Amino acid sequence: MGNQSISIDALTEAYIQKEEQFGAHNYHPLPVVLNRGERVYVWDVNGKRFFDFLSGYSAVNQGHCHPKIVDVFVEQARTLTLTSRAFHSEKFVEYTEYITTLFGFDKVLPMNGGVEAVETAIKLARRWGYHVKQVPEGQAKVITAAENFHGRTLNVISFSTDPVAKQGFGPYMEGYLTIPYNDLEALKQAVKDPNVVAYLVEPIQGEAGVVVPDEGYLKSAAQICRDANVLFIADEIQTGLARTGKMLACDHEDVRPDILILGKALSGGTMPISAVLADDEIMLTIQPGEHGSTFGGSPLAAATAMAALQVLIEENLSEQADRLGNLFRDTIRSWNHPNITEVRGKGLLNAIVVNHSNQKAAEILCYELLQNGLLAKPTHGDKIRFAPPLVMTESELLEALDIIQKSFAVLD
Ligand code: IF1
Repeated sequence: MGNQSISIDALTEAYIQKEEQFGAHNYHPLPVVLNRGERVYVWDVNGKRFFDFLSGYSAVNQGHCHPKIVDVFVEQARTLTLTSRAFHSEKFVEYTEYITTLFGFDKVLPMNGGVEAVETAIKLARRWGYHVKQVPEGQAKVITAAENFHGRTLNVISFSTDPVAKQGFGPYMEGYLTIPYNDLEALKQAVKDPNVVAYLVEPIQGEAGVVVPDEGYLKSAAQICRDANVLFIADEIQTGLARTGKMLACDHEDVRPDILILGKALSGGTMPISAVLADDEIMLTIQPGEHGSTFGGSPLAAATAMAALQVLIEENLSEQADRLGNLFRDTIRSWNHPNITEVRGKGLLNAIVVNHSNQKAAEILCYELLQNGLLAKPTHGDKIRFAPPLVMTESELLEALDIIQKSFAVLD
């Protein structure tokens, strides 16, 4: 396998140099500069077209610049973008009824980025602990899973087990217990602590490399929590909204979380929109003035989120993700490729575990995929996440699979 010297054209290089100088170095992007997106494709500054197999980290499930979502976004942007929640707005009222009816919860608390919603869910769980479970004030504990990813705020990285995300940002927030993911015995033990108020978990761990728990894990975990009067909080920011072949990943096991967290594709990739859904016993432990945000629940966000949700339903994107996801995994398994340890996932949230002596094999493969017209990113060393927009057609997926299969030759 040759040493991967990516050939970068001068125009791309010029953009990258400028970002290097003026942009923070908190990412290490692939050497491609994009300026257009439509459905499953993105184009770079040279007009080269790529399949997008990252989908903005699962925020463009509906495809790039979905016309219905963009039309609603633009129309609302011309009408009324922001009132703040100091006043009611027609769109927000409409949205609260729409989303709570759709997911079957009493109420919604709207926020912006995903981690804001995670923070909100933790605040709600603590409040419920003090007001309902009668946990002594200031003693609430939340259980989280090792290898979790729930965002980048100081509180949320306090329970990260990833040194890259956590180290060098202390001091950290207290009140968290870490258990191994996919380990019911560990959860059974942890919920015995009377001060535990919730278990916060991803139905499938995304950043850890699309780690799918055992069949029945979510169902049993939710039951263990119920039996111990502990809230089950599902972080569906990445797994939700049709990505895994159901509207929610919890739906694969008929699990109804006590608190549901949504983000990313809730906006169709237009703007940061997140939401926390729960029933009154939990949601009403926060009273006026005790939580909020400037843009949360804005008319622009409310209108856009309703359009984004309607597209998922009207275009049957859950079923499409389920069908295409099976095709994706079955095809890759049929290759019996020596450099593929496994392919895993649900719906169109998948990852390939690369098997090669070179530690950089996954990265080298992603550069080759880039050269061949497909964008994907390695995660946690030897895994490559493949998560295209759910609007992909079968023929497009087969074409993309050909590119993936051909690109493995770079590892020979
Ligand atoms: C990065 C991936 C990571 C998330 C879950 C909350 C959040 C995320 C399950 C926070 C965000 C993004 C953030 C981005 C990389 C990406 C990601 F899995 F989606 F690829 F990191 F795990 N819960 N995930 O996945 O939402 O505040 O970002 O809107 O930070 O590098 P956010």
